[in-house]
Amino acid sequence: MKKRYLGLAVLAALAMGAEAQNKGVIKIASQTPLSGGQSKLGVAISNGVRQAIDDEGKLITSLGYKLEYAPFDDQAKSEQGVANANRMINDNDILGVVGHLNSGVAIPSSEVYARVGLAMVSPANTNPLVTDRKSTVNVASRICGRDDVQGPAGADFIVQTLKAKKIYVINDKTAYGEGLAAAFDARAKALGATTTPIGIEASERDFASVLNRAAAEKPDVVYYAGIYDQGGPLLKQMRAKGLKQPFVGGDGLDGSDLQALGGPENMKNVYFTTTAVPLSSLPAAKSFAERYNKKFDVTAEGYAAYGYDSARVIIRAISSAARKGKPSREAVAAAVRQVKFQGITGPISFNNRGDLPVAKYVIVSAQADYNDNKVNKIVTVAAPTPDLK
Ligand code: ABU
Repeated sequence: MKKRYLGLAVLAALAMGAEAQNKGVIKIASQTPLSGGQSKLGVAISNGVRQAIDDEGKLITSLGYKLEYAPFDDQAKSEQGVANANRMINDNDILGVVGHLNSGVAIPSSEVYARVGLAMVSPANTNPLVTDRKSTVNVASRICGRDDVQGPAGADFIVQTLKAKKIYVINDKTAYGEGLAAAFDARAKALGATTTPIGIEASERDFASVLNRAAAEKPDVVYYAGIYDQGGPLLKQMRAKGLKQPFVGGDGLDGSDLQALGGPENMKNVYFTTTAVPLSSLPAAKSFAERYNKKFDVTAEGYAAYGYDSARVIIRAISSAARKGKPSREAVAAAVRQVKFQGITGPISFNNRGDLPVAKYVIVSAQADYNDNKVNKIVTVAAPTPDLK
């Protein structure tokens, strides 16, 4: 009799365990370029998400849910990002998105996420409009800085430290490039510099006409607001023409493909601003960097650690919203704004529009080997809060 009772108790316990593991599937998605010329950084962010799910997914699975990762390839193209976003909102198991790399993809994609209250946490999108829109203010958050601070920081460095008076300001005509160039330009002019604005198509790889003009007009500095897949070839062709002026850009240059495409031999007088603090200046990220390197057999570059912390934000938000049952997307998005923890990239919490209350901005001097890039200066700046658009 006693034996039979014990057997029933074991069966009941097993059934309860099975139920606990059977609350359904929860998916965390990401959207970054996993193919094409910007995939080095897109894959780095996705790897960061994978590592966060491995490290901290138990915060969700211990509540009885099966946790899955759904990486999407936006190809750094807005139309692909929007198409993926439409697929995502039709998968009710997707409760949060880490993304994107490109502001020009994040902005229209987040309009789609907002239709169903799906939270997006961006590791890398710096255009102010990522968080400054009324239509997406409840769903779009980020853990990086903003171009209305990054652009002026670059201008301060070029005018005050490099002592430039005449600056070529080239942008790639994307939301990121145009926005960063405009913010840079306004501050450079306010500091007394003269600027020549130049837009290039994002597909362009032959810069002869721009560089011929630069050879004739001899600017003191060439500033480039765009991504390394174009910035590298631009720098290489600039140096091949004998133009030795400093080449300076924004966080779009923060990737080892700048060296690969620009040529390690050309990394003299090359600088960029970034809101991704290099791992060498993030002691809390040491173990992450080592484990990432071992797991993926590459350096955790650019915004990789920010992909990791963005996923940790979503994991925590889902975990706190999922205690009484599978949460709604709106509940997860609301919980994102309550998240507060010490990330490997710094303290993480959000203001009421989804920005970090303060973010770090770094001036980096590029070296022949990406791993040797030198941090010149790090400043901490409060998030601007212009009126929502
Ligand atoms: N901020 C780095 C990547 C460029 C972007 O925001 O579009």
